[in-house]
Amino acid sequence: MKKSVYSICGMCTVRCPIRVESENNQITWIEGNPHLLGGALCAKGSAGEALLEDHERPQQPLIRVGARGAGRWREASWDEALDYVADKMKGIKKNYGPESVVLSSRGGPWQAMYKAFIHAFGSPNYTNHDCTCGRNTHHASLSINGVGRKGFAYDIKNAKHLVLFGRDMFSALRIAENHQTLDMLDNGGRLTYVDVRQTMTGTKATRFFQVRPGTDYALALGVIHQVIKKGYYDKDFLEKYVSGFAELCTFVEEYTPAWAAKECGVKEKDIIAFVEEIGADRPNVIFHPGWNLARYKDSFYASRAMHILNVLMGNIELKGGLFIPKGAGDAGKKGIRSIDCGKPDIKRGDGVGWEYTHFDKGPGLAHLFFNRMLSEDPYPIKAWIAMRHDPFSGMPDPEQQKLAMDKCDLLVSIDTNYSEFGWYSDVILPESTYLERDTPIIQQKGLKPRLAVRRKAVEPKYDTKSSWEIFTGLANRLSLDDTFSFKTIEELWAWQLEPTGYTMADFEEKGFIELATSPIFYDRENLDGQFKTPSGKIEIVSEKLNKTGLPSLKPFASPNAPAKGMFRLIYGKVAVHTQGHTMNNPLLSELMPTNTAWIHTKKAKKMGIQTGDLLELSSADRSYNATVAAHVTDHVHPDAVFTVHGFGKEIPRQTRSFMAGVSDQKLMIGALDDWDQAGGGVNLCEVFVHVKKSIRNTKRRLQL
Ligand SMILES: Nc1nc2c(c(=O)[nH]1)N[C@H]1C(S)=C(S)[C@@H](COP(=O)(O)OP(=O)(O)OC[C@H]3O[C@@H](n4cnc5c(=O)[nH]c(N)nc54)[C@H](O)[C@@H]3O)O[C@H]1N2
Ligand SMILES: Nc1nc2c(c(=O)[nH]1)N[C@H]1C(S)=C(S)[C@@H](COP(=O)(O)OP(=O)(O)OC[C@H]3O[C@@H](n4cnc5c(=O)[nH]c(N)nc54)[C@H](O)[C@@H]3O)O[C@H]1N2
Ligand code: SF4
Ligand SMILES: [Mo]
Repeated sequence: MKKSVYSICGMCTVRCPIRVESENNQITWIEGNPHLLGGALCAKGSAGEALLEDHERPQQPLIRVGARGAGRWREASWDEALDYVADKMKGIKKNYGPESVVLSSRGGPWQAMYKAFIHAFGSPNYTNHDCTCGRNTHHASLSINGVGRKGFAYDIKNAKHLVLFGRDMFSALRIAENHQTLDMLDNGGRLTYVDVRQTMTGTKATRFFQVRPGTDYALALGVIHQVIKKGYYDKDFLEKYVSGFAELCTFVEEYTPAWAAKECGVKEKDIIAFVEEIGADRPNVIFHPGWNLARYKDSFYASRAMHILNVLMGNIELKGGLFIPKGAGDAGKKGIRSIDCGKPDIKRGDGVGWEYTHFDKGPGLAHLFFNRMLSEDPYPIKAWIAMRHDPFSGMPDPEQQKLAMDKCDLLVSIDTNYSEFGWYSDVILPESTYLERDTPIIQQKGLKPRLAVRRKAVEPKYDTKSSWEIFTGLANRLSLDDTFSFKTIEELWAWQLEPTGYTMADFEEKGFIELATSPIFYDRENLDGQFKTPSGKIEIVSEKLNKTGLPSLKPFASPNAPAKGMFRLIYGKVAVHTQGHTMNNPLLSELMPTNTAWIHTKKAKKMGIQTGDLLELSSADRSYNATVAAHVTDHVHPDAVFTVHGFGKEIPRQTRSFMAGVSDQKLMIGALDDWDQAGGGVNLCEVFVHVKKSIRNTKRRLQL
C-alpha cells in the first residue's frame, strides 16, 4: 500500500518539515515539505532511510551484564527493561531522595515531556547540551536584552548584509536559513564571514576575515569603535530603548581598527572598508551571534559585542533585521497545551541558581554536575538518564566524566543509536527512528507562527518505542499518572489541540497549521515591555551583571599562543554529518568515512608533513593519543589544527565508524573544568594538543 505523510526530519535538530512516501511499510521517497522548502533536503535528511534500515543500531532494550563499557548485554523485553529502570529509580528515591536522579536531553521543542517526567518524579535536575552549544550567547543576550538567545530571530532574506563570526552556516546548516541567505545574495546583499579557516560559508562570502583564533572580540571592538567614530548608528533607537551608550563610547576609544587588525592578523583597511559597507547597508545589517562564537574564554563578551552591534544598527523589529518571534497569541489565536509539571523547590545539583546565581536556572549547566557528583555536594547523584543526549560525545573528557558516572547506581540511555554514553550505561532503551514514530504537537514561533507535528511514515522495523511511550511507561510504573494521564498519542494530540479549536485533520493539507497568513511585526515605535531587563531598556551596562562581580564592558585579553610543538585544537561540523551520531550511518559513512587534521602548509613543511601522512595528536598531558591523516592547506590559521567533530568512536557494534578518525572531545583533557564564568559555556576551543608526524606505517595499517 502506498502512503504519503507530512512529518518532521530528525536527522539533526533543525527539524525541517518533510514529506515522506512509503510502500508496503518501506520508505520510497523523502523530500523537504514542498509548501515550505520547495522539496529541498540535505544529505543527512536524505540518509534517513539508511538510519532506519541500519542493523547496527539497538534493536530491542538491552541490559548490561558485563562491566560498564565492556559491551556485554542481554536482550530484554520492554516490560522487563522499564521495570528494571523504574525499580532502580524507586530505590534511589527511597535511599537518597528524588533529586539524586539527573535527566539530560538535547533540549528542543519536545523537551517539555522529559522535563515534566523528571520534575514529577521530584528532581529539579533536568539539564541539556547547551553548555557546549549556545549558553554563552544565551546569557549574553539575557544580560543585554533581558531575553535569551531565542528572543530574536533573523529576517535574512530581506537583509542587505549578513555578518557571521564563526557561524559556518553552509556546513552547519539549516535549509531554510541557507535558502534565505542565497536569496539575499541573489538580491545583491553582502555576506561577511569571520573564521580561523576557510569554509563553505567563507567561499560564498563577499568579504572574508581570517582571524587569529580567539580574537573575534578584538575585531568586534574595532568595528564598534569605527561605527561610533563614523556615526553609523541609529541615534533615535538608542535614545528610545538603550542605556549605557556613553559608557560604551568611552570604553571603545582605545580599541581602534589599527589595534584590532594587529590582534586579529587582518588588515586595518579591510576593517575600515567593512564598516563603510555596514554604514551604507544599515539598518538592514544582521550580526548573527550564532551559538558560541566558537568556544573561547571570552565568548560571552564576544557574543555581547554582537548583540551590541545589532543594537547600534537599530535593526530590531524591522524587515531585513532582527525580529521578536511571534506565537499564537500574537496571531490572535489560542496556543496548544503541553505537558507540564512545576519544578520541585530543591537546590539544583549543579550549583546553578544558588551558588551561581547569575545564570538562567532553566536547564542549568551539565558540566558542573561532575565535580559535585565526585564530592557528593550538595547531595549524591545516583542516576543519570540521557535522553537523545550523548554526554561522552558532546562534552569534553569522557574519561573524567566516567569517574563521576561511576558514582551512579543507574545509567540509562534513551537513544536511536549506540551512543558512547549508551555503550557505557546499564540500560539502553532504543527509541524508534523519527520515520517510525509520532511525537506531540509543537508550536513554532516566527514571523508567521505555526503548529507542526511529526507523524510516523512506517511501523517500527525493530522492537523499539517512541519517547512518549517510553516516558509514559516509566511514569505509570512510578505512579506519575497525574502528569502522564494519556494512554495514546491521539488522546494527547486531542488534549493539546483542545483550546485551539483545530483538529488533526487541519494538518493534512500542508503538514502544518499556519496561525498567521502574513508576517507579524510589532510597532517599532512601541517596543516597551519587550526587553525584560531590570530597567526595561536594552542595557549595554548591566547593574545586575556588575553586582555579580562581572564587568559589563570587559577589556580584551589577548589569547595565548600555542607552546612550541603544540597547536590550538579547533573543530567544526560538516554538511554530511550531524554532531556525533551519523558517523555509522550506512550512506553518510560512505560519503565521509573519517576526519582528517587540517594543518597549515608552512607548519607542515617544517615538520616534513604532506597531505595523507599520518599525524599523531596527543592531549596536553599525553594521556590520549590518536592517529589521523593530515590535510595540508593554506586555509587554516598556522596556530591551529582543525578537525571535524564526531569521529574517533569506540563502539565495536558500529563497524563502519569504529576507530575511524580522531575524537576532538577525547583530546580535551581537563576541559570540563575550563569554562566561561560569565557565560557558563565550556571553553572547548581553549585546548592545545601536541602534533607530530606519526611513525606508524600507513600501508601496514591498511593490511591490519
Ligand atoms: N551539518 C550539520 N549541521 C548542523 C549541525 C551538525 O552537527 N551538522 N549542528 C547544529 C548545531 S547543534 C549547531 S550549535 C550549529 C553550529 O553551527 P556553527 O557554530 O556554525 O558550527 P561549527 O562548525 O561548530 O562552527 C564552528 C566554526 O567556528 C570556527 N572557529 C573556531 N575558532 C574560531 C575563532 O576564534 N573565531 C572564529 N570567527 N571562528 C572560529 C571553526 O573553524 C568552525 O568553522 O550547527 C547546526 N547545524
Ligand atoms: N568537542 C566538541 N564538542 C561538542 C561539539 C563539537 O563540535 N565538538 N558540538 C557541540 C554542540 S553545538 C552540541 S549541540 C552538542 C551536541 O551534543 P549531543 O546533543 O549529545 O549530540 P548529538 O550527537 O546531537 O545527539 C546525542 C544523541 O542523540 C541520539 N539521537 C539522535 N536522534 C535521536 C532520536 O530521534 N531519538 C533519540 N532518543 N536519540 C536520538 C544520537 O544517536 C546521539 O547519541 O555537542 C557539543 N559538543
Ligand atoms: S538540516 Fe538536513 S538533517 Fe537537519 S532537519 Fe533539515 S533535512 Fe534533516
Ligand atoms: Mo549545538
